[in-house]
Amino acid sequence: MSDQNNDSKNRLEIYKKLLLVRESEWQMTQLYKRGELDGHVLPCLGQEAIPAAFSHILKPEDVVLTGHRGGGHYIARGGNLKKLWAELYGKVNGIHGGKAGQIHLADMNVNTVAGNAIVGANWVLGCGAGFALKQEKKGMVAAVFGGEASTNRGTFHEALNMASLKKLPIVFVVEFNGKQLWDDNDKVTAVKELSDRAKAYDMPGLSCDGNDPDTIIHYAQGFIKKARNGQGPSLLVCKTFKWYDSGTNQRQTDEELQRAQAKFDPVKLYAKKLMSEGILSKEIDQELRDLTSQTIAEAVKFGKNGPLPVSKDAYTHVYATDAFNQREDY
Ligand SMILES: Cc1ncc(C[n+]2csc(CCOP(=O)(O)OP(=O)(O)O)c2C)c(N)n1
Ligand SMILES: [Mg+2]
Repeated sequence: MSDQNNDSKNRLEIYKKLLLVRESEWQMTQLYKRGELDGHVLPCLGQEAIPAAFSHILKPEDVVLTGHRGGGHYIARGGNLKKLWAELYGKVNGIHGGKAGQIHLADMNVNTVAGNAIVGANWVLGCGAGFALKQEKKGMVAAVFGGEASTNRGTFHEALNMASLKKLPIVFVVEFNGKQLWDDNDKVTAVKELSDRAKAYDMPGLSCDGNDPDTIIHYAQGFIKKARNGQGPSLLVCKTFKWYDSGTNQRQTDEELQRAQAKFDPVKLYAKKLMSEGILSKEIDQELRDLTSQTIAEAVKFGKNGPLPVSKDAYTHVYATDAFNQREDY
């Protein structure tokens, strides 16, 4: 296959991931809004370029850890969509038997811990994963994702310091949407350019357009290679935009949201780019969208129709001996 064909094929794969993450997260917010899903959901709508890009260049053996907006990474890494949806519906055939919900998705079948309700915990957990990979699986990396406000916690600074000192194979990625809940970042953060924080820990740091998968891949590839070669960690800040905070909690007016979507929506922008380069046609786009909707509709149906837990299920999975990932009976 020529380089050009290979490039077109790769970029269509990335586009498919963008669509898959978008559709699943969109359905999740709509069903949540209608009261079909309980608990708390934190969608990554508007930020899909980051999981789509990283899942394309990371190896399955690499480890991904995220903060509280990590569902897109689980989906893009090839997580089990039916089990995901069963989890969202609180069913026993969910990833965690319906006990964890959207914010605590962990599935070592895809080496992904895509959620953590404790803002900032992801950075130190990622540091631990990097330490383990360095000792046990040489050449593998940990990619750790989190929001920009969480970089104001001590955990971020401890993690970067330790990772740099021990030359751990980690890429720290800030999903910079400019808001902590709905406060502007400059109200809570002293530095103007977050990637400058890397200098304090003697590691490379860069900021990039976080709405374009090609740009993210361009910068992330170098950092991943460096980590694989034993040259230590890096910090990449991906600048993006979130549509909603928790559930469908939207602070901007509909007009403001639409204006921002027209400018930053990674799915629309990438479709436009691929069409202008002759890689995607309107017809193929429609086919891919229909296929994606069908895949997610099947997963939603599976989740909705799954069995609810019974009272004795409250006593299972309390100890590590029956951890979910070791079980095949669910
Ligand atoms: C230790 C801790 N402190 C506070 C909170 C409450 N909280 C939840 S999300 C959030 C803001 C996080 O902002 P950011 O890191 O920018 O991520 P974003 O939600 O924008 O993706 C806060 C303060 C929490 N969950 N955990
Ligand atoms: Mg934020």
